[in-house]
Amino acid sequence: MRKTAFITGATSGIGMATAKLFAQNKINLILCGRRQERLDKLKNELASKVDVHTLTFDVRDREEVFRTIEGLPESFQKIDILVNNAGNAHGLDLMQDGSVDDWDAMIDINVKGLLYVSKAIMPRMIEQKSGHIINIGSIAGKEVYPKGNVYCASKFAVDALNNAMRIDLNEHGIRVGAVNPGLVETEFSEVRFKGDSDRAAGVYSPLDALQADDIADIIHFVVTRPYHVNIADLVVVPTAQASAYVINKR
Ligand code: NDP
Ligand code: 8X3
Repeated sequence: MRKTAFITGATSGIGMATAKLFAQNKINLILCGRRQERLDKLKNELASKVDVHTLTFDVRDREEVFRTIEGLPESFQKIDILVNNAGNAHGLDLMQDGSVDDWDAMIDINVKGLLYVSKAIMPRMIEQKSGHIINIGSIAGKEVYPKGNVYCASKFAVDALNNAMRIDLNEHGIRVGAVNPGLVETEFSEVRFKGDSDRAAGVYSPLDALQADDIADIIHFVVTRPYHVNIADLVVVPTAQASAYVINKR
């Protein structure tokens, strides 16, 4: 029987690449994001390969998250894989200069949003006595870098929650693990720099940055291990990136 994956942040970058790779490998999809038109387009593209259902919600909206997931159609009720991917950085400023709105966005989306979605889905996995949760953390959740402050804190929280979920769900036989990328060329920096595409492009140039497909490939590897194998915590960086802030840009 085919598995079903629930992917947050499927409208762009890592989430979209994962959705496409899962579809190629016959994993049915529940695709989430705020941008309805992108979800519709992706569904049209993938529906010939697998069953696809889309959910449009903002992960910050607690009631909407629970209501939407509760209302999933019968054929999408059983969720085998949850990819907690929705998230972004907002701003790159010294802490003393940071925008409180940016701080709220990062904590609300990257931490609280991940918690809401997980809370809505974990009981289903417990009832099924199986499931696999992949939390997309970051190298920023392993090391703090200059001006990374609140984004790093949000990803350190994801790191802690990944470990906490694995511990608390252990007795239920549910797999939990994190994939923590370094620099991946997606819309991430455009969001961080509020649409400044030149500044965003400069983050990934001149270096051979990771691409969303590289991370999708790793996520697919993680979910296709035999059930007794759980990849608990994985860090992946471009070869040019030795740490969060040692980056060879020559
Ligand atoms: P993108 O900006 O390309 O994608 C972000 C995704 O998150 C979009 O699909 C977006 O959908 C969704 N999202 C953002 N805010 C919300 C919200 N409030 N509610 C629902 N969905 C939301 O970035 P990436 O693909 O790079 O990022 C994916 C994950 O990878 C993030 O958690 C990020 O922190 C992490 N990461 C990224 C790295 C990088 O260098 N790119 C490195 C390490 C980790 P929509 O706007 O339609 O809602
Ligand atoms: C994204 C990686 O280094 O831009 O999480 O923060 S970084």
